[in-house]
Amino acid sequence: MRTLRFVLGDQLSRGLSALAGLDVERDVVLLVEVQEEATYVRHHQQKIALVLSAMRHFADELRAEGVAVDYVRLDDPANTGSFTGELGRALLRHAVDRVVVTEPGEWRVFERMRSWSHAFGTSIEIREDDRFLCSHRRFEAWAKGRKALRMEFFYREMRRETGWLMREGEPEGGRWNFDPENRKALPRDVVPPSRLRFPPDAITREVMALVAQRFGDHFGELDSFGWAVTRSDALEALAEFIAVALPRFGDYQDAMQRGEDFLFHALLSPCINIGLLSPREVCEAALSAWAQGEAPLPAVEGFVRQILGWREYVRGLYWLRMPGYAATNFLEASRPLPAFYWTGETELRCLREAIEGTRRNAYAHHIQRLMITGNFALLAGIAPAEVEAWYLIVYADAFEWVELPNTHGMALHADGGLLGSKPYAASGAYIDRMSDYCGHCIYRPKIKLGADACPFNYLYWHFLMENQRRLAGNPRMAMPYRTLARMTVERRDEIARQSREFLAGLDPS
Ligand code: FAD
Ligand code: DLZ
Ligand code: SF4
Repeated sequence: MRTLRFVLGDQLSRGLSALAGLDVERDVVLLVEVQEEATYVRHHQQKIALVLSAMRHFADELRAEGVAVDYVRLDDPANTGSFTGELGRALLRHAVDRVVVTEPGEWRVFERMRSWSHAFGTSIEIREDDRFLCSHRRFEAWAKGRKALRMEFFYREMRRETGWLMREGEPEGGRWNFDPENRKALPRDVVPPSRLRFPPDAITREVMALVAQRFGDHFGELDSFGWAVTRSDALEALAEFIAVALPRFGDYQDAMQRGEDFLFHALLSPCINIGLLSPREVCEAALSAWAQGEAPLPAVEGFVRQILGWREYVRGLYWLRMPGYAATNFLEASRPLPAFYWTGETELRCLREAIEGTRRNAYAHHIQRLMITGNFALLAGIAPAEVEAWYLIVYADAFEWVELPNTHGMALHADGGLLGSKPYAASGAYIDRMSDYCGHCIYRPKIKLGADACPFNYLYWHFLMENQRRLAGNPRMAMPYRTLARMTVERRDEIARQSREFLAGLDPS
């Protein structure tokens, strides 16, 4: 039997299910660069360069093994511009008995994939993506009958199942979660390490020229590209993270610092999400550093929780709840996205830092995404679909299965609490505690009202007032609502007035 094995741009793993059983003598592997994938949202230029360069390197590695690769380039004049069009053309080039694919990471593509068998009259085998640590079936079984789908309980089951950081059935160190230790601001005397970046090689440079020519008007800088684009670079990036950043990953996981784009974060999500590293090997590398005494338990537990817990959990939730998940809007937020999300031109220093870093690197770390750009969008009542499109565009690691639950559920509470038990809403005090941004801002985080007040302060109370009907019944919101109830009517009116004035002054994008 001759098989066409169609591999997508975020499936660049040699162990991919679509490549299992590959017959080097007879089969063909198809990879296609298509306009539609670069423009269904107008991705950051670095994200397009990352995917296309990694695809070209992956194709070369397969060819070096003797595999027949059919690679369609973006600038091929006959390129139809879509997965469906290119599969159709490939089927005319190759006489095959069947097509094998691995399920995609996005619902949008899955719907197309399901139509291919009928459209082409060919047998299309859609295989499960087994690069994850929890299968769809396993997640569904966990979720069945539960009212609340809390990550923490899912994570504990995954710890038990993998046996990671477990001792005789109990969590290592006597606790499941070392988060309370993982919330420090960066002290003055701790200097974050300079991080490994990968200068573009000839293939990447060629792709960058193509991206500049075709997508030069998309968001973000291209010249600062430094992502790993091969499996061997990705392994180097993993080793560097384990050696220089993991030991203090836990301590400073929530810290933010001007001029420090990466701190002690892994910078591995782009590699993992496109398949250059597996989540299992990344966790195992961290576990082995702990076993050898090279990283403390709170750091390793915190890191493993992000991958074994959060990453698997959001993926499970996405496929459990799509397509309806994206359509909910619990807080009925409807304001357009402010223009400064694209330009970074705002007086709010924290937002400027996060957005400028995002333009530079196609990256911001988790707390910037959640507590700066996410928190502002939540407090300002920005329409979820607009915020989600922004997150899908601006980050090199953004694929809908992981971007959507994080934005829609975690940052915006648009799912009404399916993912998080309460909104991650915070005033300027939190940002001031966790960063050095406020000392360099025209606003004052300790001032609550008036021209010098930090906008996050009045917007926080305004958000609570606006959403009282929807949130006051949430036991986890009882404390802020008690504080709100103690405010005088005049103060509440003034908060509402100043918030309305501030929000009216935002330029829509
Ligand atoms: P670290 O902070 O060092 O974490 C280590 C690894 O854990 C990451 O590489 C990633 O694989 C995993 N991880 C950590 N947190 C999460 C999480 N909440 N969900 C899933 N995996 C997680 N992550 C994406 O990969 N793609 C996205 O499009 C994306 N969008 C986000 C949008 C919002 C609003 C928020 C709040 C978070 C989003 N995240 C997303 C999660 C997280 O912010 C990134 O995974 C992380 O910042 C990637 O950087 P890092 O590799 O340095 O991660
Ligand atoms: C993100 C992306 C881009 C920009 N370009 C391509 C491409 O040309 N060819 C390809 O196979 N994949 C690309 N991707 C990744 C896809 O968007 C991704 O595989 C689907 O969204 C499924 O997750
Ligand atoms: Fe951001 Fe407010 Fe701090 Fe300025 S004062 S950096 S707006 S939190």
